[in-house]
Amino acid sequence: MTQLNNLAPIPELYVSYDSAQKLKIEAAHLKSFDLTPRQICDLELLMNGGFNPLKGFLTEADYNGVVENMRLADGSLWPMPINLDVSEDFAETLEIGEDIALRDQEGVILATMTVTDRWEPNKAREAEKVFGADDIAHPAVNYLHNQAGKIYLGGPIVGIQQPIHYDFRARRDTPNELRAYFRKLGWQKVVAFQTRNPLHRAHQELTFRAAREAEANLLIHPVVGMTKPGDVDHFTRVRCYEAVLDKYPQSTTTMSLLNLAMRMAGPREAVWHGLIRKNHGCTHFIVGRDHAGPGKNSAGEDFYGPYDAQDLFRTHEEEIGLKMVDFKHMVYVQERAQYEPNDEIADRDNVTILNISGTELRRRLAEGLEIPEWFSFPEVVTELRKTKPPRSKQGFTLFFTGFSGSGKSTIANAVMVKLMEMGGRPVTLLDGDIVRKNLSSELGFSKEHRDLNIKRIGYVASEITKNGGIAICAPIAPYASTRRYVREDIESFGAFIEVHVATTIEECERRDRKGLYKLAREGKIKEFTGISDPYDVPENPELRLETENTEVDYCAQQVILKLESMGLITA
Ligand code: PPS
Repeated sequence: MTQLNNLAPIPELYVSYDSAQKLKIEAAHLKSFDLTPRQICDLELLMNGGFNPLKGFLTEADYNGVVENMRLADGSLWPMPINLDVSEDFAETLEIGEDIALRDQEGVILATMTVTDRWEPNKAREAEKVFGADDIAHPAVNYLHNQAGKIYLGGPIVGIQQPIHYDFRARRDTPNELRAYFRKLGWQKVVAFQTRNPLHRAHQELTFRAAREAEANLLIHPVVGMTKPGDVDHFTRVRCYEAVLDKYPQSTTTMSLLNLAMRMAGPREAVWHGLIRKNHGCTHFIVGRDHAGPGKNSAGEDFYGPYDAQDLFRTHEEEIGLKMVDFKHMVYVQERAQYEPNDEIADRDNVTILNISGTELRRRLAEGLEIPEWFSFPEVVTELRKTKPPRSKQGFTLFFTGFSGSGKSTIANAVMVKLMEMGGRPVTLLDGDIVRKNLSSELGFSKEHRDLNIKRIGYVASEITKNGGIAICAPIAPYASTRRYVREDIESFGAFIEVHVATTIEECERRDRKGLYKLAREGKIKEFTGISDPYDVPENPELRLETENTEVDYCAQQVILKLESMGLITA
């Protein structure tokens, strides 16, 4: 294998500027397809040569070869299906041989594609072969079955323009831009480090060691396209990487952002990552333990063995054209105040070995506990704390549900006042009546309208939660499925606390504070919850409040105690 790199430009799929201007006008008359965020990532790397030798979205023959044995129809190594998945309805409108315009989510035409192939893939087979199991606990399998279109289109691409990125522009490079940069600096050997996580001291040590051992320069090449759901957002990560970059000896290391949509496909993903880095002008690639691992399957076991990715990469190393550098598990040796590879510590019985796992780090961040300097750089910790404040400073949603007249609004108001008295976070009350006046004034009480109403409340609450506020919602929200939908939406940003105000329908009717139950009994109000419309009693709310013979203040206090026990407020 060549050790020194050939940094000549690689083929791109873009046409010249003048042709692009012409093509853009012509393409406006073609049938249009609006790309999904993942397809935009794929298209960018197709067009700029990051996915060289692909010339477009895979044809059926290429797809079958890739799924079955990681090879395109011409025999070249390619481990990952790159497909234009579309709906059946869209696919039916097309003729084979027709050109279509590929647009970003704002409607900008990025490329045209000649549709040479259209087929319905066997997704279960794709899941088994590419991801190792047809199990939706795997994020890419879940995507395949629940998000990707039913039909795949294949054919060559003509690139018109790059997808537009407004963030970190100076840090984004095409393969040819990186090749030119390495050429200019005389970097003939470059070790690439792929990452989707913030870097801490151990990563800095291992990447620098890898480069030193290979006598090469270092490229920190983080993925900023789509990573594993739940990862630290790329804005925060890039600020962390910038801080770590200063810790390397000057002019040994650079960083560039890669707009890749990861699939978390472990071994196949490692080979794919290698090919992509080869295209970006690198000679070496660091492959870690459980590289691009998706976590546990639905039986609670790892999808891949810890060294499967290294094994598969090694088998294809020659063909990939990159040398693999094994990741060394670095640990901190307290007595020597330095990081050392775990398996090279001869005197391990006489020294103190320190390590903080990812789970422990997340716990410490969540609870605002100390993160020692031996573990991470203070600048990185500061960035992470900004994005992941302790639970007592994060936003959350308190979601009261119960019959009309159950006391939801009264208790919600009391809780709001108590929270405002404590201060620290903005509190917004989304009471049923307030929302129906302001957000949902055109809606009635059919199932469809109630669902829409609750989803609107959920959306506003999720925005409030995301931005660190407290949303208190108090609608009837009679349907369990809609409450679950809202919970899932909100839980990606913060806690969701469902409070069932469990006043019985008999008691609500006896109180009849608004006189509505009487009208409902007389049939003058239709679809009245509890009388002529259903209410799904919450099965596992975080809190259930019995209001009969109980003071409002006591109910509100129970909510406050619950929030305290969850660490969401501090006494
Ligand atoms: S829902 O089901 O969650 O969308 O309902 P919500 O937005 O909370 O609105 C409930 C308030 O509207 C009044 N109202 C009715 N409630 C239930 N069923 C029917 N048909 C109905 N018609 C009007 C009622 O005053 C509710 O107020 P609250 O505050 O719950 O007592």
